[in-house]
Amino acid sequence: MTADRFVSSDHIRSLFSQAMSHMYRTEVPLYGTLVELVGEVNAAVLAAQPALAEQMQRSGERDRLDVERHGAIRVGTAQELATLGRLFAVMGMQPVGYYDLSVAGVPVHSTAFRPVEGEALNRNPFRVFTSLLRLELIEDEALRAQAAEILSRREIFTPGVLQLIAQCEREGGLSEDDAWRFVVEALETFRWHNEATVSLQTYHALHGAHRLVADVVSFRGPHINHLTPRTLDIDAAQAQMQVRGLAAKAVIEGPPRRECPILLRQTSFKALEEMVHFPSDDDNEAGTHTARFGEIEQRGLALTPKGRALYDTLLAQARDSGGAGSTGGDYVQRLQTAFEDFPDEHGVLRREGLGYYRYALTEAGKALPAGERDLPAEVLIERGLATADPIIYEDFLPVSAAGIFQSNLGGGEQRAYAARANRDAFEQALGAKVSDEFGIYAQLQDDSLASLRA
Ligand code: OOG
Ligand code: NI
Repeated sequence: MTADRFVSSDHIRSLFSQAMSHMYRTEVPLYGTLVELVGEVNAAVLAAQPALAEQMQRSGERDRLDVERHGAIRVGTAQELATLGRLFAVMGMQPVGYYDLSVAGVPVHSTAFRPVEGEALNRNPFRVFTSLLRLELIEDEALRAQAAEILSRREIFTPGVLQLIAQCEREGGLSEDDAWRFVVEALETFRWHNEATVSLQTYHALHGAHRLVADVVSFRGPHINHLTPRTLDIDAAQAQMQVRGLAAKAVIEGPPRRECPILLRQTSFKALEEMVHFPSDDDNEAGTHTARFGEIEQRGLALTPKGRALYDTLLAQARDSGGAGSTGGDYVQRLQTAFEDFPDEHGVLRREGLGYYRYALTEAGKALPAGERDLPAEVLIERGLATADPIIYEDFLPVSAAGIFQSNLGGGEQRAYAARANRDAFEQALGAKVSDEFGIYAQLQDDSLASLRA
């Protein structure tokens, strides 16, 4: 078999993300409403801001916007996580970042599977926030053992997808036909099942340990729990959600509204309460489960470690100053005030080394003989010979993710785990290291700087 018989992993990821979007639209029709609403808001923003439209065209981001999604799933065992890692690798998605959510009272730790190269990101940046349940955080020993036993009996992958993953690893790729079969088979793992695998009584016991434990342990597979489109104006989209009767979260997670968007802002609507059948001795018992929700996000500039440290400090300031975390009534005001100390002009952000930028020569710059381009990038920009566009943040934020988890778990549930981050244990379960996000952004920036000289 020769390599040209294979389709690219980018192509498989695009097919999969489309298929997933189609499936979720059928499962959760409100997701379709969100996608429509975001599409309208984005069209209005691009029409009103030609400079932004032009910049997005230049960086290759314009085309990906309409298909851009992230999703999230939660798995129960090391084996499940490791196989997911192999499944995502078929689609060119690698584990980036480690997120410890136990500090926020959620008994999981997580990574994001996503493409890492510039071209692949522009083709389709589909990402999946993937959490592994930390069974060791269940206090009740008998319940912990029972949960582990239930998980050890399930198989969340179809035989077909396991065979295709192995084939792809062995041969170095998949043909178009096999790629389609792979997508159809892989989708099964992410499908919602309205039949639990445990009795209602067991469900309640698991739920008592933590809602999330029930969500992970009681079903045949790790149903996708949301799929998120990207908006260019989350405040407008949030207002539209309210107009259309979607009960959006009160507060947008992440940084405040700014001239130069940074990192990631997110909001969601509450999980649906869905009918579930629970097996019982006589027949089935009916109950409900809340797991699946809708979310939108706005993405902005990826920050350097220096920028990120400033972000973390200011966010903590805003959250602590009222003593009420992000729920106090004047939180939005506190957040705005705290972030007055974060520069809000791209020139300043760039020169102070707070964010990552993609440099490119303008037409005038390209006309210069190679030798004369050896000026510092800032001088090239000043003279109109080069541009610097923000590199978009492709990852997640632990404090925001905790807020999203919490609001969808019914809000009130607050508990603290004494556990500490355990990246080693996560990587051991995954069977691989997770990449460092900063290294990836720095590489994209360095490549663009090198291209100025080429
Ligand atoms: C994941 C929540 C985190 C985000 O966008 O930060 C998340 C989950 O609920 O499984 O999706
Ligand atoms: Ni999300």
